[in-house]
Amino acid sequence: MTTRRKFIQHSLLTSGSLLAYNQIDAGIKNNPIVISTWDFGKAANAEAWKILLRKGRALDAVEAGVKIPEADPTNQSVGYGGLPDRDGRVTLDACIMDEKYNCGSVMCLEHIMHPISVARLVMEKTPHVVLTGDGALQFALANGFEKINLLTPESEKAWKEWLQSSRYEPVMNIENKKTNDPSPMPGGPLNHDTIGMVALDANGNMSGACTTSGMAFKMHGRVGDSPIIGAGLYVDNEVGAATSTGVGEEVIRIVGSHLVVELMRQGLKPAAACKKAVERIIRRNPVQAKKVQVGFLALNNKGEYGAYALQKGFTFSVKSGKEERVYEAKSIY
Ligand code: SD4
Repeated sequence: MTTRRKFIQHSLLTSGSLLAYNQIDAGIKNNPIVISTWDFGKAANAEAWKILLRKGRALDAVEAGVKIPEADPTNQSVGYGGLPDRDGRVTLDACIMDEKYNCGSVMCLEHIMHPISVARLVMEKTPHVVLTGDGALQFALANGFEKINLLTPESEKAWKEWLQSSRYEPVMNIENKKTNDPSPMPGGPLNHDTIGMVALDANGNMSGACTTSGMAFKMHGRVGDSPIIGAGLYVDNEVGAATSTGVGEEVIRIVGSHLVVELMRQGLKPAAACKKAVERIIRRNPVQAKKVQVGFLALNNKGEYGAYALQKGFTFSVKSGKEERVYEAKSIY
């Protein structure tokens, strides 16, 4: 197949690998590629790439990839070490989807390091798509997952500091905050964000995974977009895949990832489809949209990718045979 790469806008922002991004057309059929949200997606992509490189399944790649931030205690919004809810409980949301519309999800799961693997088992071993709370935990334990304490001393400290104000104010682009930035949310500067990852494998199959501890200091039982198929993640092998990060309530209201995939089905390139989804959030409530961050990331089944966000600062990581880079998505504001 021909290799065509078109940089419409492409400027170096730092001496490192953060590039301003508009649209890249990679156009290489069946050349594997994996993309994921935020800078820390780079390490996750590297793990996924090991599987893609040996012509493994995209499904295995995305599961292995997102397990990296899930197990990282310094990442305070995914898995182990995630910031807790307002009651001090770390509750995890995750979902996974393969190339045949098979999907599995866990919501509000406690005590398990790798919710993504539990979501995969829900998909593969049960007649259901979603398990929640105690039921999800019971299922995980019955399948050999270890029960652990997910609340690290750092996250417990951040929660105790937060309790002094108890103000629920999601911080935008926490991944990009410098560690010495003053943050309105204790723990914020060290915080990261949800990881959403989508991949295309050497057989032309696509899969995706999305996993998070959700918004810090949320109400107990709150579920965001990340584990909701169609909202935080959607994969349609005939078209492409999309995932999201940011304030989940905004994404759920427009069923964001499914919307992005459907827009690609209508012929839009990934970045243009992501932009339209972001614009729909603004149309619903322009005042609210100015205050929150939402970013969409998409990959079509030709290997073309793109992203768009409400606010500046949404970065995403790409790994293929041709590149390993972190880009900053374009944004409305
Ligand atoms: C949620 N979308 O729970 C996730 C969390 C996230 O910025 O991405 N935070 O709403």
